[in-house]
Amino acid sequence: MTTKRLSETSKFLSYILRHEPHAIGLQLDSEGWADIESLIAGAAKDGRTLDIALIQAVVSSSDKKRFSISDDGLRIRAVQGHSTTNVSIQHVEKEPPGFLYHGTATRFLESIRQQGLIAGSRHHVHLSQDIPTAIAVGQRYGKPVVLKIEALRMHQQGFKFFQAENGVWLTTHVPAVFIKKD
Ligand code: HQG
Repeated sequence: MTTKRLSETSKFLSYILRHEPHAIGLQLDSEGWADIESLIAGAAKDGRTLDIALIQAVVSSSDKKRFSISDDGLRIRAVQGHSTTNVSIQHVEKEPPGFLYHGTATRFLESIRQQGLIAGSRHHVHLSQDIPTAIAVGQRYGKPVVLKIEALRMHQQGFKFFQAENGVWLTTHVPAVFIKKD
């Protein structure tokens, strides 16, 4: 299995399992789970050949552990990053560390200063525990910049934080006052 095939399939699965399951007629339950057989059948109608071995290889090779397969091996889901409104995963609520990081592009800074961090089309604002991950995330949109978030102070003031299965931290909104100015 080539790296290219794995990466293309990972992008396809992210698109279907986070954003547009209906593009291949797939149903996700409220926790984001899809039946693997239906996923394979739906993809086939779209001219895309998937099989269980390929799907398992994508899941186990994902650098960010983007997907998980149910214990019975029958279902798959993306563990975070959704925009589709059918899904509302009950992530585990957790007290965050003192600081978390958000990688963005410099061109968004003015707007972020005004509105704070907003989830946009996704369900949550995504935060990471380490700076290198935040830089990589920010780089996808332009010149990266890392924002340091006073996560624990937010939590102490009643903001909820969740941690997805893959370690990504999630919250609904980060008001600008909690973004540290270095
Ligand atoms: C920015 C990837 C203007 C925000 C990553 C970001 C992540 C604002 C963009 C996951 C803003 C949204 C999510 C405001 C936020 N004004 N821009 N008020 N507030 N933004 O892709 O966090 O590889 O929806 O800074 O690793 O970049 O796909 O979110 O630049 O975990 O698995 O609006 O996606 O994971 O972009 O990335 P996104 P994100 P995967």
